[in-house]
Order: sequence, then C-alpha cells, then structure tokens
Amino acid sequence: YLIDKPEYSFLKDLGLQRENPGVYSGKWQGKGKTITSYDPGTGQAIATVRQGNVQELDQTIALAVDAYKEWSKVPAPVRGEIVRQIGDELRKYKEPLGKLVSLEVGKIYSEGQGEVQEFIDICDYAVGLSRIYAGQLINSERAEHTILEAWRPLGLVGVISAYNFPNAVFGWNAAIALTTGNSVLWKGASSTPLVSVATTKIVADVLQRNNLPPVVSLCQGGSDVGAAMVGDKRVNLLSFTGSTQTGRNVGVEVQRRFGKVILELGGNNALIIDESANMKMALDAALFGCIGTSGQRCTTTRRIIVHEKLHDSFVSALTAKYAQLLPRIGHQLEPQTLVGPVHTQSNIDAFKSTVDEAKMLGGKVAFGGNVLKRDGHYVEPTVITGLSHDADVVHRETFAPIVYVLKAKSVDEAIAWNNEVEQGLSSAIFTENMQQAFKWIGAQGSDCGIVNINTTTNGAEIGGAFGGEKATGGGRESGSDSWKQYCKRATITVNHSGELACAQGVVFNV
Ligand code: UN1
Repeated sequence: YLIDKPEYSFLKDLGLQRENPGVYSGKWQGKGKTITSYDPGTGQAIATVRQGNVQELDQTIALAVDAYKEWSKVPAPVRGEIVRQIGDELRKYKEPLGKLVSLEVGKIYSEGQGEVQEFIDICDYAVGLSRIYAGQLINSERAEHTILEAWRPLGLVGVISAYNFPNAVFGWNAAIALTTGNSVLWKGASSTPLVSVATTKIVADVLQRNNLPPVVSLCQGGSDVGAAMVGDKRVNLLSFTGSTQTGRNVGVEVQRRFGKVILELGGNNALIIDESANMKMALDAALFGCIGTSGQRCTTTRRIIVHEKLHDSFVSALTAKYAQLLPRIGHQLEPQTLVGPVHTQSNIDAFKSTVDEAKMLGGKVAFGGNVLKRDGHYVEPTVITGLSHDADVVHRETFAPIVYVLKAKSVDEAIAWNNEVEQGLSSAIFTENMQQAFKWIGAQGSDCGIVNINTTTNGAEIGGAFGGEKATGGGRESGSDSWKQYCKRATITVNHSGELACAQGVVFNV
C-alpha cells in the first residue's frame, strides 16, 4: 500500500491508516465490504476503507435526525461560526487534503488544491450567509394584517457525490445545509472513499471540539446503501451528483415519497467561437475546458462550435496546442504534469468505444485517439472533427478528454446546436460583438444554467448558483440564493386588527 511508503506520509497527516472505517456518526465504524482505493496514475493500492451496510445507514440516519433537533435550535450566526471553524481547519489541511484529492481522483496537483479551496470558499460564503439570510415582510390586502415569509431548515440533508469532485461538492452542500440549520449525511463515491474519510475527519474534529452531536455523518457504501438513502423518508432533501441515467431514478424515487431533491447530472457543454472572437483567449479556454481534469468535469467542454470561416485555422491551432501537451501527460502529482490519468478502466473503455463510434460515423480524429500503453489509466487528449452536430456520439456525454469541433454558419446556428442536446449545464461564447453577446445571454440564447462570455465552460466560482436545466436535473447548488433549496418556506399571516376579516372580500359570519 502506498500509505506505508515514506513519501506518502501526508496520508497519515490526514489521520488515514492502511485500513479505515468508512462510517461516521459520532464514532467510526464499518461492517460492510472492504474497498481498496487505487492511484489511477499507477494502478497501485493506496489504502482500504470498510464501507457501511444498510443497517449502519439506518442507525446513522436516526442519529442524524436527533442531531438535527439540537442543531436547529442553535442560532444561525452561531452555526455560521462552526462553519467558519470548518473552513479554518480545511485551510490547515489544504495541502495534504488537496494532494489526496489529486492522488485518488487522478486530477493534477493544482486542481486538487483548487478543489479544497472551493470548499474553503463556500465556508466563507456560508459564514456571511448565516448573518444575512432572511425572510421578508409582504403587504397584506387586509388592514392591520402583516404577511411574513420565513425560511426554516428541512431536517436531514443527504448528499451523494461523484468521484470527480469528491471534496468540493460535499462542501457546497454541507456548508449551506449546516448554516441553514440542517444535519448532513454524506455518501461519497465508492472509488474515492479516502477523500470522504479524510474530509469527514476534519469536519468531525471541529464538531467534537465544540461538543456538538454528529450534525455531519458519513456512510460509504455500495448501491444498496445509496438506494436506501434515496428511499428513506427521514432524508428530507437528497442532493445527488452523478449520471443522468441514475439521477432520473433518484429524482423519481425521492419524489415518490415527496422528499426534496437537487439533481446535478450530466452536461454536454459547448464553446462557441464567433467570427469576432479573440482567438488566443478562445484557444486557452478550449484547452482548459476540454483537457482540464482529463475531461472529467461535468462542466468540461465537449463541443466546440466554430464559425465556418475560422474552422480550419482553429483546428490547426488547437491541435498544435494539444501537441505541446503530449510531454505534459503524466502522473497527477508530478509537478510538470498538466494532463493526469482518467479515473478508472471504465473511463478508458468509454474513451475507446466513443472514439471508435465517432470514426464509424465519419468523424476524423484530428488529434489523439489512443490509449497510452503505460501503468495507470492514460489516454491522449482527443479532437474529433467532421461529425454532424446531431450525431449520436456528439449528443452523448463521455467522461474522457474528447472534444468534437463542429463547423457552423452563424451564431444563430451555433445557439440552436448548443440548445439541441438533452443536457443543459454549461455553455460559453467567445465574441467581441455586443449584439451576439447579448443575444447569447437573452431568452433566445443559451438554454443552460451557466451561460458564459469570453471564458471557460468549466471552473465556476462558488458565488453564483451552480447547476443546469433539462437532463442536467434543474438543481442549483453553491452561491446566489441556492440556500433556499435547503429550507422550507413558511408564509405567516398575522392579524393585528382585533377583528377577523376574510381575504378576497369574502363575507362569512352569522
Ligand atoms: C462537477 O464537475 O461536478 O465549475 C463540479 C466547475 C467546478 C465544479 C465542477 N467549480 O468546473
């Protein structure tokens, strides 16, 4: 195990051992299957985690519901103070925790650090939120009546997160859910269990120091544990990040029991390059958008729609940039690496079958297309041209660094293609033309949740609401007023007139 080697001592600094219990609800346990976590960059085992089983989930939920009862009595700014301490603790552990994120996911060092920073940022946001989130006072049609609107916690918020952002997505949900008075139960992806355990340890230390009950709990587990969490009425809100296919079922199952749901599902994000685009910027945006995190963000640029006049020169400039990256493919923790491995063999299989299908449909591999023959899961970043905008493969999300470059006649056509896919997460246009820019952000423009101008499709900040439309699931997390999703709303009519009066002029007395 890598954890036994001196150069991996940072794992021990995070409190990890060779074998780690994967369930936390005030104390650590784990009676389910033992999972080995592997470094995608070498295929070597890092350490193991003992998952929870369905009975342990049941007990964890019961404790989390009890914890909620205590926690919801704590004043919001005091809850914010606890979240501040969590942010400070994360600052202390940012280096080793970010390094673990890199090691376990396969993302490069700076992206691992950036992911923990995203959790820290949302903690800061939540601290401020704890003092300012508020209801309102609404004018009543009845004399000496006042209508109030108040936001109350929901109870227990369940978070099921994916392997590609094993730390930050939990962070967005937890920081806001805690601040608004909920308790949180987390199930991280089964292939990134060490990040789940290490992150929970950091949070749990803060809770214990403050003598709080387990308002944050963890139950790593298989699909049986996931399904039980989705089906359990005591989980008032289920925030799910993952595939559209699984998310569709999660949405239906949670709705069946009238629970609330936040779905962050697949994306098929387009970058549009208008005639007037600043090419240098557009190329850099394409590079990070398509290849960052080895193409495994839900916000990754999957389609580049280029004006026909620029198409050929853009493809040659882009492939020239890709060629410069070839020597920068390597282990995620090597300082010169810009392109790390993909996460597992199933990403490699998806990469291969997608490239084959693209070729079969008449696509031309303008760059890459191959799996690299070395230990670990490495593929060449790949550019495919010549496909129709509505080819099956173009409309599908493949979690690998493959981008389709499409040739469009106009921005109008590009917008139509942007919108014709089933997903609706992120989108961006590069243009210096004000008319096109405003068309893009208007009602006839991009139909996505994220609609950028002259910047990347990926790498959103925490201040805005994060999420997307259509098959992306419609949920919003992180900033803006996403906190409302973690609350229930009470409309309170107060009669201070001394007489009873009905609204709408209704007369009802004897
Ligand atoms: C995800 O891929 O699930 O905008 C989240 C971004 C990051 C979050 C990605 N801030 O790319």
